[in-house]
Amino acid sequence: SLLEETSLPLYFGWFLLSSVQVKVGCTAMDFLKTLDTLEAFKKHIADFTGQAENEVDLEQYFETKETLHCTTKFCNYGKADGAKEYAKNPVVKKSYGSVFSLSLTTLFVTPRTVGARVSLTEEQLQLWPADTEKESEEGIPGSASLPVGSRAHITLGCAAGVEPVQTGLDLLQILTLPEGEAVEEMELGSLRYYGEGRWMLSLREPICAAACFSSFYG
Ligand code: 2AM
Repeated sequence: SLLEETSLPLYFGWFLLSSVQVKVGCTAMDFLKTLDTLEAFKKHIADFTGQAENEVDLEQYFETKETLHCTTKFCNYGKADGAKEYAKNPVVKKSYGSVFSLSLTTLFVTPRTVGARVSLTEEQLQLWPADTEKESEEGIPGSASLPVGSRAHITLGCAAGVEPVQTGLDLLQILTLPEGEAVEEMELGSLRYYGEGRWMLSLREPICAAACFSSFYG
């Protein structure tokens, strides 16, 4: 029916509770503020600015848009493959409106996006569509072989003109690369460089983020 076709959301996901949004946002800002002052970062600054400039303010470089969330299924109001099946899944129905505890283990930055990797538990993986990582194999060779749930992330910001869908692709791409060069021990954790402006910080202490499983209609 028409109602069924129009009642699917833009996406399902875990939405961080508002106090947690502040905590995660501040940690991300702290990281960006420190990262752009590091000599190791400045050495590769052309990845972000081109040849023209030798300084970048990463806090200004990235824009934040929606409420912080971890997308589980992008439905595009029912137009995306598997959207209807996902919405009908009993685990999805049962979990709708419940609060989960997400573990944010890594922060990553590229010239396009900044995000936090989410390490899903077995229970949380039940809400993760099994074919997510396979869908990107064409654009990112090797991503289909990554463990299910590898793409799980929270978009923290995008460079001007970049759509948030890019954050998950940037994460998958980093995960298909050999481990990056260890460049620095920061207060928050150890920083590695993966080439072409790709940086990853393994958090010394994962951030535990309370988040409500729900959907966004827009
Ligand atoms: P994100 O999960 O990386 O932040 C609305 O655009 C939300 O849906 C954003 O959170 C966005 O990316 C996600 N999104 C948009 N298009 C998508 C796609 N094709 N696949 C997966 N997620 C998508």
